[in-house]
Amino acid sequence: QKPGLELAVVSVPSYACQRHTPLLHHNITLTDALSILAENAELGENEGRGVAFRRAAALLKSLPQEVRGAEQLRGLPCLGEHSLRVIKEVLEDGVSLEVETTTHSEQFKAMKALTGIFGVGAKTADRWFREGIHTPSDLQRSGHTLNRAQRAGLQYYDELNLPVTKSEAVAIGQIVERAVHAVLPGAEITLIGGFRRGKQTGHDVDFLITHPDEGREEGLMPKVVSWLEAQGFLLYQKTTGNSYLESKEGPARPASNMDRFERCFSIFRLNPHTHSDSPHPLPQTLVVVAVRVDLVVSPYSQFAFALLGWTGSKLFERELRRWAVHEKAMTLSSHALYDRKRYLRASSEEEIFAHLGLEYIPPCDRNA
Ligand code: 8DG
Ligand code: MN
Ligand code: MN
Repeated sequence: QKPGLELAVVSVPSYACQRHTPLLHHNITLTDALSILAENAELGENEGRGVAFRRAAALLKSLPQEVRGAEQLRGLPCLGEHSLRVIKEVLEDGVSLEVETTTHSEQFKAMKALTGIFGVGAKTADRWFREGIHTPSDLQRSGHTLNRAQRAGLQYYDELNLPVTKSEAVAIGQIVERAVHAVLPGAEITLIGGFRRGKQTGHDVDFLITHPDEGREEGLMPKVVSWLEAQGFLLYQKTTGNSYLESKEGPARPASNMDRFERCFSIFRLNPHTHSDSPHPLPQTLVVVAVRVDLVVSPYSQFAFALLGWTGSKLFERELRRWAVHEKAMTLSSHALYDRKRYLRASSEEEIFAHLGLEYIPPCDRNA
């Protein structure tokens, strides 16, 4: 048998939530190229195109070996015409012209730099770009009126664009635990997002908070935030209240993909002395370590759904919801799973996968 022919005969399922996608995989060069095009599409607010590139990249991440030639791709799902063309180019020439052009384009660089400011989305960045603002310094000089989030984003731009390390995440977890237990003993704190999937670095740290006695978690966030603020741990925070309406039949059906949990988007000030392998240089007393932190509070009965919904990756979540709707005629959100009108209970992620008729995929294999 010729080497590499195995891939074509392996049958690969087409939804990312049916596959194991580890963090470390065999096709980084190809997925990096496709990710650039996905990012560019997202920055250009072309969501459909972005998703197509993300799905193609996710497929490659799930393959058990390196793709060496285009003939190995025959029969694989998720590879659209455009993605295939890019993959072939990279396999043959080592690079893709389209990817190179994108990476070096003034617009892509500016959009990345501007959306890299906390509080700045693609729409705003594009408006500024067309006014000739290409960098955070340009923005600073422009005299534009910025909202509170954007002012914080600009102020801590450099710190927030350094990757958050695992040890920083652990240190923040300890602070969050102290805060939560000070205001509600018995509450449970779970690390979610990328760090739960086994990533060693992240753009932020995400936590899910709940309490075994349903109802005790209500109104928790403002108290946690006050405690953190009083201790000087917060450089910025925006808390959004629970906007959830529960009916007798279970949690209300989602109006959109956004959930309605009580949550807090924040910027923590981390004391560099509290963790050992900080990448930040001395003198530590002069360094503000600013870290983006997301806190979410869920009622105990919705915990499994919140955990599954906030562990990611974003594409994995999207694929779960797509699977639920198109293959099972169900509706999945971070609050609940509905089989038409019927609310399906679950107290673990395993149960949710079972309700959906899917093999259980552990967090470390949800890196789609
Ligand atoms: P990173 O921070 O290391 O870059 O990766 P990540 O942890 O996977 O990304 P994230 O942007 O922090 O998002 C973590 C998960 O939370 C991801 O699956 C998407 C999910 N998430 C939000 N916002 C919302 C939201 O409003 N509703 C729901 N249900 N999920 C959300 O980020
Ligand atoms: Mn995260
Ligand atoms: Mn987050």
